[in-house]
Amino acid sequence: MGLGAVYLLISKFASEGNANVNAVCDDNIESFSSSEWNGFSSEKQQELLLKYRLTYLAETEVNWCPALGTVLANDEIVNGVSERGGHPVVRKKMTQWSMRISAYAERLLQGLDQIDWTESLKESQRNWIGKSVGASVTFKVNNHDEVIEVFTTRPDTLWGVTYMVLAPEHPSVKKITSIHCHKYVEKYLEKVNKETEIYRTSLDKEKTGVFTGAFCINPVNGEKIPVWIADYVLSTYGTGAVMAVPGHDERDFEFAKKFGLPICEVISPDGKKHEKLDAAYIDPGVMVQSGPFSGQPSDTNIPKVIDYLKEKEWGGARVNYKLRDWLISRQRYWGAPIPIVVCEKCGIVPVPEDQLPVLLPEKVEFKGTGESPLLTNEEWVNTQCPTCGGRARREVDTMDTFVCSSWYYLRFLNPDLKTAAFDSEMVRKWLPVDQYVGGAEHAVMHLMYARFFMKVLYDLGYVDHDEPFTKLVHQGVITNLGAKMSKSRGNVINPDGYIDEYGSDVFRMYMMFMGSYTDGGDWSDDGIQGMNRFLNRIWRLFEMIDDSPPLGKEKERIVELDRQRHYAVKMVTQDLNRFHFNTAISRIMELVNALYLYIQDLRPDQQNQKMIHDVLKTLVQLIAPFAPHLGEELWHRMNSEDSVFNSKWPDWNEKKLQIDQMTVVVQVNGKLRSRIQVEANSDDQIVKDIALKDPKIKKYIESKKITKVVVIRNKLVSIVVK
Ligand code: ANZ
Ligand code: ZN
Repeated sequence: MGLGAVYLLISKFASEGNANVNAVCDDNIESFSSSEWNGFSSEKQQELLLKYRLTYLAETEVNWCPALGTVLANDEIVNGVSERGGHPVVRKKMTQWSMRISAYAERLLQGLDQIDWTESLKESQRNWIGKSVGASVTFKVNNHDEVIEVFTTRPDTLWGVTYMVLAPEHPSVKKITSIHCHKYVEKYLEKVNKETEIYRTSLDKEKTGVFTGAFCINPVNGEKIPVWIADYVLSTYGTGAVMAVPGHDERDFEFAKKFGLPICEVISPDGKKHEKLDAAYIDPGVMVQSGPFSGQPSDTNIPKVIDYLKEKEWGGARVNYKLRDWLISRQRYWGAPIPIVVCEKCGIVPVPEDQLPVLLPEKVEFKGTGESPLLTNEEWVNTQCPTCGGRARREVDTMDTFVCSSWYYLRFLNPDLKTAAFDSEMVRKWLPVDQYVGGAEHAVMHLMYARFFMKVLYDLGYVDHDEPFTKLVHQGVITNLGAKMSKSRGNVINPDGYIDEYGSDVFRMYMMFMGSYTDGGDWSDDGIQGMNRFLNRIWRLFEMIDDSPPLGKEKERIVELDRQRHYAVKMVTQDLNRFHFNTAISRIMELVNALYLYIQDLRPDQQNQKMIHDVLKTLVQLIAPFAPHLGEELWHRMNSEDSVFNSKWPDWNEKKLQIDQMTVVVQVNGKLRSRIQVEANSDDQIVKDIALKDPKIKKYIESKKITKVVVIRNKLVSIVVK
């Protein structure tokens, strides 16, 4: 994909980071709630977007996959190996482009309340965004200028802090480590450098760490506490530093036990003091040994502790999100080139809009060295600086394909447009997508990135909506003999043969009928034959009808057939809107059965041909979305010039759906024995069954031989026994 809004975005924002190739992002990017954000003027929004450079270049620790020769996003790694192919992944420092999705964390969270997605999907997005509400607290390092800030969700445990833990990569580590501990710290850093994040944070892993030789002062009680480093603390979360409360945090408890660090109780279940804790007590309780808060409930006092910290200038409220920025540089050929050139004089220069899109060069070599293949085409790489005309080189990395899938639905409205990334008028007319269908595997990446893109485009005034997909359903998985179809298993059903044999209508309908759309279903050869028989049954129905004018009529049967028609229209309409295709097809089958009953039960001179014609017309309209070829063909046979798809979808009348209940008397050997309630015009066989099962009747017919049963519709059942 060439042209793109993304190019506009990248060039717009990259220009900010212009002079400095190593422009590392400032961590303290503010994030705004949607109400706050919407309160800003559009100039203010633009200014903030530019200030916070939505696309930026930074030296980051990346997940490097040597086998695939590329960087992978966190989401592309499952259980420590690459999602595609299952290759090992290591940490490596690289200068890469990222998109600052983290600045949109709060709005991505709040937007979920406005869209009609499944709760489970929204929950995965909420977990991915990972909002934590808590406090930041600043600790002074003893005999040192350095201060260490921590993020905690449990400021109520502050009086129980017995040591501090820094991430090994924390910038203070080098500054505060004492001469005696230097050797051990260095060795530990070397070891940790080889570990992946997933390994570091796994809960069952044995805790490791080293003492830095430095101490901090706990501001609330003046206690001197040792500072350690440990790999379970991540530099990328919160502040990269943790105040450890072994009395009330399981990880800290385990760590303290292993290294003989003190454990102190400050939250008590019953308000009493206990001598020794056998495990961390993590639930709320009564604050003990907690200065001015002693004796007070822990959970409800968290806001008061935060106020106290603020008043003393030791800290304050802080919200933290797990959502990380989105690293988009890939050392792959198949992706949109990043529209940036690096000039010897001007530094990083975005390719101007009138030179977009930057097309992929066709002549490249695939060396598998891990460098981008684009690097092998010198002619393409060497270019002119758009600003000064001097010598410059193109950025050789391409973008993560999720960048393109974040906005393709804008482009697809008018893919031929040459002058802009998308056609704003069509976007205004057609978007947001009112019904999106996609696999559950897209729960966090594609569906999060696309939402982010739409919010940015909205903030920049390019679109009028800030959620791309109003409604979303996941399609289920179709299995073969219970196993997921896959090329490697060799159990994939190829539609072509079946379409040759039965036609695509039968194939489509069988797919829709085999199970609920969202659950999927299991493929069966018998099943597709059954669907073939059903469509033939519809076809025969049309062959049976003759064009003779209406003669007599049987009023009740007409009412019933009409009821069936209205019922089918109602149910199919509702089921289609809910994606319940399988049950919609069942309704159509019922309507076909009702038609057969009507035609077969009545002599042609009793049939109302106009009625039959009307029901058949409705039937064709209902079947057309499922079996378009059959639908169109039958529509033309009914003497219509126009396409069935131009006809108006049928309506139903709620009043016609009501079924009258009739009281039918039941006689045994001529004597009235019971009365039963049945639907008006019920089938004789159905009424007979109800009568024979009636508890009052049972005792008269038990252990006797039934010689005759006569049903008079809507009136009487007469049973003769011997
Ligand atoms: C003290 C404390 C006491 C904590 C206690 C918890 C329980 P969530 O909910 O996931 O946001 N933490 C903070 N930064 C960390 C990092 N970079 N790496 C690893 N752990 C980190 O977790 C927030 C809690 O995780 C914080 O609250 C901190 O431990 C730890 F009884 O502070 B807590
Ligand atoms: Zn230049």
